[in-house]
Amino acid sequence: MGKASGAENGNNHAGINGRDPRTAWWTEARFGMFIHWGLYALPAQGEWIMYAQKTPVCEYEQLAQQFNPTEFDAKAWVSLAKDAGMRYIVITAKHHDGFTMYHSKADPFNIVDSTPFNRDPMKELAEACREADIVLCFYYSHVIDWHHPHAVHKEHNNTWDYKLEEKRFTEYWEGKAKPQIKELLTEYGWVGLLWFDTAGGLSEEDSKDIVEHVRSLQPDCVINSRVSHYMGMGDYVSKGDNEIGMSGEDTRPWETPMTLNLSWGYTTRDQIWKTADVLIQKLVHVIGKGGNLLLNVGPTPQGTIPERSAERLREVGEWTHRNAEAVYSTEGSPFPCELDWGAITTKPGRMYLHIHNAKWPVGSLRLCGIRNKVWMSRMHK
Ligand code: FHN
Repeated sequence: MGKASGAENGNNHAGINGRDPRTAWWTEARFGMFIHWGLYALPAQGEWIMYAQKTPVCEYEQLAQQFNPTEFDAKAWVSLAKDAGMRYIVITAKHHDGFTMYHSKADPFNIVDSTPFNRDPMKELAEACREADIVLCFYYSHVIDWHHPHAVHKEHNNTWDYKLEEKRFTEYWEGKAKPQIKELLTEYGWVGLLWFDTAGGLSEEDSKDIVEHVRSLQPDCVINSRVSHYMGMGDYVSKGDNEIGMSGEDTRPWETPMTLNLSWGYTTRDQIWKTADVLIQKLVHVIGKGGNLLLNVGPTPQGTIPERSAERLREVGEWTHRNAEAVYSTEGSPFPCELDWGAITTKPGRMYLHIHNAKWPVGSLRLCGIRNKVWMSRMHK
């Protein structure tokens, strides 16, 4: 890949009221839906199954002939996101297995050309999001691609290894990733955010080229920090999986990607699931520290969101809708310290106390202080 021509490296530029105009919608949204959906839903053991079982590419490809999610209903997925109080959706356009979940001209290994489904779910989701005023965003695995013939991995000692070799990466970048990012940013309307994932071994120059490529297509598209290996680029920081930042830790906006159980992709394995109370506390702690929560669902091979996931999200939604004023367009606590009783969110002239382990029974009280309106929100039933 050529040397970036002085392209901005994606860091924020000062915006209105000090908030970056590019990420303003995202910061105010506070809560999004992550969707990990692909061929890996069929074996139902999570999205790393091809790696875990060292499945040969020619064998993994066979899954495409079985993938026919006829129960997929984009409007139902978007409606669930709204019920939960989620304001943006980040869906896997291509995960590490290299299978593309939209009609890509750059690689026939995609849901339209290689499966009996023959529909483009990303088109349907884009339409449903527009109708419901939910922001559509795409996840894209921009380095790891276990399917691409010149993929940036090689198998030795019987393990997959992501030794980046510039020639091989350039072939992959020019032949697949770069044209696919262009397809995503020119064929699905406004894309709020490109969520890049695992840039291990990628050079800073390559990362800058990727940022420049996105900016050239949709300048307002938000980019997360995983576009680069050193996390210094992008418009906000993607924390580690299920990691919640510490108060006052970040000067840049940040987001926690979180699972409902222990898997991103659909799994039938028996796993521990976070309860609605725990999820609400996680949400409150994240926004109380000024972050966003991106909460994941892993749809089934039939194209439905597992009922257990839907139940959790609807329970969380009862709380977010009841406490919307204290959730959306808020800032985190003004106090850079951990609060053992809960969290604080703020708006100009207002402070919201979210108390979840008070020593006294807590109701939904609105206490008007001398200058600030203080509101204690009951965490859950
Ligand atoms: O390897 C991926 C994983 O499958 C999943 O997509 C998560 C989501 O944050 N990201 C990577 C691991 O951090």
